[in-house]
Amino acid sequence: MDARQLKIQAAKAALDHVEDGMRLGIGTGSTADEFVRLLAEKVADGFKVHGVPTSERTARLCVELGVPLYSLDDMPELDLTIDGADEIDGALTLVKGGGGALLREKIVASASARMIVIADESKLVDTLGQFPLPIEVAKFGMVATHYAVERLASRLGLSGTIEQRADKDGPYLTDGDHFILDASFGRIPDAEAIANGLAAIPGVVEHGLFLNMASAAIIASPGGARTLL
Ligand code: ABF
Repeated sequence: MDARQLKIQAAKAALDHVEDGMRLGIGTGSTADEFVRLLAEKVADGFKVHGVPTSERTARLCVELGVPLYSLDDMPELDLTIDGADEIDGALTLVKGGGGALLREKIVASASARMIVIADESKLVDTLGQFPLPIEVAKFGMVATHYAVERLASRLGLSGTIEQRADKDGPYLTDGDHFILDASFGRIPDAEAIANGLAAIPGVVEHGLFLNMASAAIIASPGGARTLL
């Protein structure tokens, strides 16, 4: 079973939780894309859904495949969000934002009664932090914010590099026109301490630690999909 098939397996299992007429947050990333493709097939067969996308990228795919979309302001209370993750631990704490959509993902998940995470088993970890933690920061004062994040890391005894995300066109910009810092700590032993510390830095718009937000995670493996609660 290749990586794409595992993503499809997780997406399929998540689709069983989507009921006709639901107000649905739709995640971002390659696993969420598989979910959108499967959802679009159901929509084509007459299934009704009110989708709220977590990124421009997901919105484009939904429009292309005919999944009806609403803005979060049109639909401010959602029944369920289905989204991917970069890392998931046993307590369902997540690292998200590798795809750059963490701010909208977190706002949409917070507006949802339930959030189901879909992933292949490579995302399941004992300790978070192997995947760099994305931190979305305001453009204004970005160097000062960078220094403040470094001071926080040192206060919490975390070592590693904190780098501004860039691609071939230059600094990476989120849908909200912010920069991203990727913090490679190696280990995040106390996610709550980092989350609280980051939330207290004014230039930090949002960070990729999702604590107490996921209701369940569907983990796909060659032996089948299992649900962590
Ligand atoms: C989103 O997409 C993100 O929060 C996470 O960064 C990423 C996971 O992407 P993929 O499914 O492609 O691994 O869910």
